[in-house]
Amino acid sequence: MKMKNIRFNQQMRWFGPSDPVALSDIAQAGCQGVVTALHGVEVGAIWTKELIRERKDLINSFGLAWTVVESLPVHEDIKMRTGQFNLYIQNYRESLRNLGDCGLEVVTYNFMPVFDWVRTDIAHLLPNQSEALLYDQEKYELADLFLLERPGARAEKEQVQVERLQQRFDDMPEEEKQALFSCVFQALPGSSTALRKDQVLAAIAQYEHIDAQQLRANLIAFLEAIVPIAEEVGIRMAIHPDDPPFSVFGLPRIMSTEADVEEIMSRVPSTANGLCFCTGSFGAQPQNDLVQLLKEWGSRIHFFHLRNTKRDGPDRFWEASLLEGDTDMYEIVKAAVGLMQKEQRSIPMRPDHGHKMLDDLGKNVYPGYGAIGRLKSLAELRGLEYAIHAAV
Ligand code: DNO
Repeated sequence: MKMKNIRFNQQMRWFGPSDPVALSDIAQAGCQGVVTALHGVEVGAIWTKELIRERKDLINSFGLAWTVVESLPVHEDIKMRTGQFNLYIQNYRESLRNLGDCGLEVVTYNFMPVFDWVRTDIAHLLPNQSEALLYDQEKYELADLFLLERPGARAEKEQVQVERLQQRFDDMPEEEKQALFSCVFQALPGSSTALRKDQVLAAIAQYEHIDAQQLRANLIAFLEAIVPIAEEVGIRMAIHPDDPPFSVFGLPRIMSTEADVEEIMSRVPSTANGLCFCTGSFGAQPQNDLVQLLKEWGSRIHFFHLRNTKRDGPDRFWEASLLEGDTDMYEIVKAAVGLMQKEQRSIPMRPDHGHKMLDDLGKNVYPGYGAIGRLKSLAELRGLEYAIHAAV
């Protein structure tokens, strides 16, 4: 009975006590634990041991483990290296120490300016009537040019292109414009708050003089300051790739491609400086060879986000079922299992965004984070992982 020897480390994301998907729901899904964060703590403040322990005890009381933090967010001052960045780095170090002391093992974070992730539709209707998240470059451009009215957006385009987009925007019904605004700027979990237009513009303007090279240097300086503490307390950092993996709103991006991974991993060459291998984010960039990336940087992968995307045009992708889409999930999980067997370790993995479906339709859940769609992905992932383990 091979099943007995498999150390599954499958997780579900939980957004804390206010998440409409309860810990008891997640416990029934058949995973080993949840990945979560102290969402109530302001970005930049210290996570105290008391709060961490309290949360861990709550999770454990449902028979679930908490070993992965997603996310310990990085304050914008650290990304820009302005204002109070030294204080925020000190606080980050302190939080890592507290997390390590409480037995947490992996800390996920991202280094994307202003936005955690961007989509243009959170309810893209699939032929079977379930709903998926979608990114459409043209809709993004409409949001940028005419809803946000970002200075600089027009100059990045040809006049004829602006005119064509203007026509499209004028033809759009008012409700669709509003839905687009709230989807792009306010709907997705992970960002600290729902931002107003003037706040988004102000936040973007702060990056005016920061290009990719500068942002990368700031990330490296941040890593140099925190990785020694992470090593000391047994925490592995896992940077999440850019989502989508290209520049949005004129902001720099530094974790989108294989070259980006190579640069950040080799500049701070410690196991504690690792990667959250998100197939959905890397997979939306056709040039990325995911299996190759996984094999090359396997020893630095500390967390897997498994999700599939389907490109149905050069500038548009939607989130497909786990086993469908452009990424060959069988090859990915096979490589992941091979990595775990070779290195004799168990790497946490979680199904990422799921479709909104069945009884979740009409319910108010975090976009991509309803119970049933993710339960479906988890079940598929579990079967896939089991079959691969059993075959080798
Ligand atoms: C989206 C998530 C991201 C991720 C952060 C990590 O669904 O993958 O919000 O948690 O980027 O810091």
